[in-house]
Amino acid sequence: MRGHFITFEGGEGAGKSTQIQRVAKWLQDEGHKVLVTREPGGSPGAEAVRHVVLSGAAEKYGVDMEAVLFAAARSDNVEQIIKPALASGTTVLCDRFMDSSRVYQGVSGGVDPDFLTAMEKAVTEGARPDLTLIFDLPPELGLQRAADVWAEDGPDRFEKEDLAEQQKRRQGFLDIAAREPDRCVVIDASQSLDNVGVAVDMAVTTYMRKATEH
Ligand code: T5A
Repeated sequence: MRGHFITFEGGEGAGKSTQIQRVAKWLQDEGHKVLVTREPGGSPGAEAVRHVVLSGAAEKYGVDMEAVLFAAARSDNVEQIIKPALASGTTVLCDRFMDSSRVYQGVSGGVDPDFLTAMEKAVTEGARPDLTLIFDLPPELGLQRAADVWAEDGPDRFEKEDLAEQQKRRQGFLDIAAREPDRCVVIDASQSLDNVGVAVDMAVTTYMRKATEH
C-alpha cells in the first residue's frame, strides 16, 4: 500500500521543523515507517540547489530563474526520495513542498501562475500531498522566532524581505487552505509548543482515520 504523504507549510519560523520531528517520532512509536525530508533539499542534488537559492546567489537572475531552481530541486527530491518511500509504504513528512512555490514565487514573487502550475504538474506527478498542515501566525512573531536560530550569516534570501511581503505570503497560504479544504488544515501556530502539538496531532489522527476507512 502507498504510504501517506504529509506536507508542512507556512511562513518563516512557524514551527514546522519542530513539529515534524515530534510527529515523526510519534508515528514511528505507533509502528509506521516514516521518512522526513525538506524543501528545498532532501536529496543530494536538491541540497546543492538549496544553497544556491537560500544564499541569494540566484536572486540577480530573477524570480523565474529562482522558480525553476526550486522546481528542479523538488523534481530531484520527488524522484530520488519521496516516490520510492511512498511506494514502499513509508509515510513521508515533508517540510515545505509545492505550496511554498505557489506562495513565495507565485503570490509574492509574481511569477506567471500558468508557468508555475505547469512546472508543479510535471514535477509532482504521482506525488501529491494527501494532507497539508498550514502553520499560520503573524509574520512578526515568526520572524522573531526564526531570528533566535539564525546562523552567524543572519537571515536568508526570503527571511530578509519586509513585513508587507511576509503578510502577503501568510494570506497566500490561507487562500490555498480555503481553496483546498479536503487537503489542507490550518494550524494556529502562534500558540504554545504544546498546544500547536495538540492541534497537529488531531489533524494527523483525523486524516489517518479517514484514510484507513477508505
Ligand atoms: N522557499 C521554499 C521558496 O521560496 N519556495 C519553495 O518552493 C520552497 C520549498 C526555506 C526558504 O525557502 C523558501 C521559503 C523559505 O524562506 P528554510 O531554512 O527551510 O528555508 O526555512 P523555514 O522552512 O522557514 O524554516 P524555519 O526554521 O524558519 O521555520 P520553521 O521550521 O517553521 O520553524 P522551527 O520549527 O525551526 O522553529 C523556529 C524557532 O521557534 C521555536 C523553535 O524552538 C525554534 O527556536 N518554536 C516555538 N517557540 C514558541 N512557541 C512555539 N509554538 C514554537 N514553535 C517553534
